[in-house]
Amino acid sequence: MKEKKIFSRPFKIILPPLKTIFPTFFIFLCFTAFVYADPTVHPRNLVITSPRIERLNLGTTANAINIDIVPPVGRITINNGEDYTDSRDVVLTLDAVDSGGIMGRVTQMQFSNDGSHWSTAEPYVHSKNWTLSEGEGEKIVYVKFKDRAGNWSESFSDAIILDTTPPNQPPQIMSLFPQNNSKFREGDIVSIGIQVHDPDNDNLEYRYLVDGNVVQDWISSASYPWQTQIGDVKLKTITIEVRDGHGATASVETHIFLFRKPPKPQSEE
Ligand SMILES: [Ca+2]
Ligand SMILES: [Ca+2]
Repeated sequence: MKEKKIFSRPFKIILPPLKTIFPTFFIFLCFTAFVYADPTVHPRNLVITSPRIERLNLGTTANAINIDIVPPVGRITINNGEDYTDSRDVVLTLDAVDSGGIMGRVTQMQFSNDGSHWSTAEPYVHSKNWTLSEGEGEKIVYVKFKDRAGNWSESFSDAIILDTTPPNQPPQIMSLFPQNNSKFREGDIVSIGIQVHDPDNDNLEYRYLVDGNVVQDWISSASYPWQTQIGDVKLKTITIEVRDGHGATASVETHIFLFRKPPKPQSEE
């Protein structure tokens, strides 16, 4: 097999004398390079370029030195925007963007419960567990973001109302007496009462009504001796109302029959 030659003739690279390389390079730099601010990219970006670079179609950004003095902007949301929370432990959602640099990027963040005392800066993430300040009421959480160039943003904030007091529960009626459709005689004293459970252990008050008329206004006793009247013989509707002092009420009804008393037996003569 015939051997193929790469070069048919001797190939030689002749370098210029060393003493002429540096002056040539220096003249090239002086001739082509100059610095100007390019207002079309960003008023705060300083771009260094040259006509020779642009003739070579390398673009300006690939050869630019970018100085970023624009801080990030962002947003903070507490507990996905809920108005209330019953716990000091909340979840913050962070969302920030940076501009002003060729490759602007949010790098760090820090937090505050009062807008003046800030937590240690930490890497920027989109979600963070946070503890609200002590005490009930409106709570504000502040955040600041930093970009890669070191610019800290202004503070951004969100608010939530901390309410650790559990909501009031209404009284729950467990039982009552007399039982429905019980029978009494005219003139009897009928003992009316209920058993109630209040989940908050509130002090309860009771009111007693017969056929819609109050026979005993609010008292702390869970029972009431109702004096029936002679001649008032019919079906009676008894209502017992209960309240817990925090706006919660409950009521229950029962029905009784009032009959005439049997006539006194005739005395034997
Ligand atoms: Ca920036
Ligand atoms: Ca209650």
